[in-house]
Amino acid sequence: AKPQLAVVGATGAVGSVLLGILSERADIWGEIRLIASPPSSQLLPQGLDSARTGGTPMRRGDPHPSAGRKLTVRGAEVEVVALSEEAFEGIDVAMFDVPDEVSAQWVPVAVAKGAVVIDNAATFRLDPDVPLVVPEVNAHAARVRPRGIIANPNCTTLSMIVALGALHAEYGLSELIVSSYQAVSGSGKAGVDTLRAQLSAVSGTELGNTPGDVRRAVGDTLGPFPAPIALNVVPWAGSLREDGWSSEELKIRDESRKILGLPELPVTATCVRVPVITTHSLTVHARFENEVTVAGAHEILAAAPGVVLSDDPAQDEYPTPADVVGTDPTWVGRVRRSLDDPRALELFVCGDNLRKGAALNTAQIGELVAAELQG
Ligand code: 2RA
Repeated sequence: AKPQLAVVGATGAVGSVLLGILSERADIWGEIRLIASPPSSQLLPQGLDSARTGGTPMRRGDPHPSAGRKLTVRGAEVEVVALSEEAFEGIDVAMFDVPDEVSAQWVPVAVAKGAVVIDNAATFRLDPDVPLVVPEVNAHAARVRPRGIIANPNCTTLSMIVALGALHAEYGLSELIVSSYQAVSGSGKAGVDTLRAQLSAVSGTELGNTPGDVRRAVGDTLGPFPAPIALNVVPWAGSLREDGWSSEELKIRDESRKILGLPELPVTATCVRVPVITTHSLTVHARFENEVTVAGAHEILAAAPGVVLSDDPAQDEYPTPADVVGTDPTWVGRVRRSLDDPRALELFVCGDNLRKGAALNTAQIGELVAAELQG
């Protein structure tokens, strides 16, 4: 029999992309049960994880936001059921797209009911007994899951790691320095709504030459961002951690190390939010054990599953979010060997943060588990 799937948190920005992806890909599931995002009393205010909840702040005591709603999966309408222990009855695989604290509470419940859980929250990502899986890079890790949980990486790590995994397999990665250019949908629906509202506030306005004019035009409608995001770049994503690092920067470091199996890899990340709706970009300085060539890197990237090489600057060919959005692969361009280091490459990488960055990778891990369960 085909395995039974549950999707928890199906109505958020990532959840709705996931339902689309499950409808497009090979139909390997028996029932697909949709389980509501948790009741409002269990939600924190909107924040880093609001991509999973749709970003709508909910107050304690609000009625359950999604149970009873009907959503379309595989061309059929499916009613969303409330989150409860019973909702996991008969479920073989459960995909979770909920805030971290909800995942902490409900993932163990689903596991106790017998489901293998694929979790898109940060909660279990660094647990040594939970594999952190990117099928193109470390599919083998998905089979060893002592807690019955497989974690899905953060969208920023996922937007670059498939390309880096391919280069690492050939050249041996020894250091990574990256800067991100992150889309507002990483901050959920609230992020997208804020950018749209600010763009209309600034369009047609005589802004003059000073940055303060953007701030005046948008007023205090900053949404989930610490500064105006229209006509601006904001060197911040996530929450403040020790010594000035952001949680997002530490995630890139910790998660890249774990996925690549390089626990000591030096990784430096600077995360920046840009006025793009969907698709994260990164500039990457990757240093390797061995000397590299652009031709060699091109060959590796062109052959790597899940990677598209788009690198011909003479023809204005390189990836941009406008061209990458809505696609599945990791796109790589601007491949150069560092002028002062024959072991290092400079790259520009783009990935759709809602697809490969979240929903697609979850669906791909689900396919690995389903194949395994069916023996
Ligand atoms: C962001 N990576 O882009 C986050 C979402 N989890 O804000």
